[in-house]
Amino acid sequence: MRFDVVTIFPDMVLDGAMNGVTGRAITQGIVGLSVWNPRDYTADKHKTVDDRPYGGGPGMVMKYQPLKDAIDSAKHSTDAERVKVVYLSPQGKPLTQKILNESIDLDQLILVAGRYEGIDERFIEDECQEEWSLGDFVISGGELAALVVIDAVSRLLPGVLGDDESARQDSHMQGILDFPHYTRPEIIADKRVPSVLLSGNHKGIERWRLQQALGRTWQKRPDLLLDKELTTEEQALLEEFKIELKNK
Ligand code: 9WO
Repeated sequence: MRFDVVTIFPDMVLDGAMNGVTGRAITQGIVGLSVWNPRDYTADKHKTVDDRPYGGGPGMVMKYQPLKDAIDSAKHSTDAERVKVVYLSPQGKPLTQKILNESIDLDQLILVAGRYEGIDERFIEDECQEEWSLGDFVISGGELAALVVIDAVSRLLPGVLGDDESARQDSHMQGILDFPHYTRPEIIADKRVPSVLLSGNHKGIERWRLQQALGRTWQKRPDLLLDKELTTEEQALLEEFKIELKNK
């Protein structure tokens, strides 16, 4: 899988990606990353990538042609078959784990990071298959969003995470929140680690963790449970969680 990021801040993307899980995936060759700077595809002396908005108003808009030439270079640099171009913006479809899971079959994911007030709408219409949003907030440009996508997709690729991390990822992110975690010391400010975790009873621990995950999802993100089918066992665990909460 390779990522190509179209950005006027290529170092921001490279510096961000070259750490941790994504950095290792790139070094191992499981993931490819290239950056394409629209500024390198300008013909004028000042390397102009932006211009004033038609209709007036503050700020600047990214010009079509440098973006188009940058993206064409990214496309022509590989023989990738399954290619998708995504513009990262608050106008996009809210990004979910499901969308990310479906992206791992791509050969090339081209991420367009905008700056200024945005990019010429005709570029989005003609060159971008999808528009993704991380959430209802504005940041200064799409680069940080591109890094989020690169991280989230990379960790799904075979060989990127170690066996332990992969197993955890498999057993979780199935539409519910994580269970709580504890490490030493056993007591902090009079708060003890839940005794089941010290019991050595692996079945009991697994059951408790699933119950906590379900209970916390019900407490913090009840919307996630609306589109999830719970097994009879899960329903029972959640009911027990609610009863124990009442009795506290
Ligand atoms: C600026 C702005 C100012 C007032 C009201 C609305 C506004 N929207 C923007 C805007 O989208 N500015 C951009 C900066 C232009 C395109 C790239 N930028 C961006 C991407 N900001 N935030 C994102 C983003 C991307 C993915 N998920 C969340 C936010």
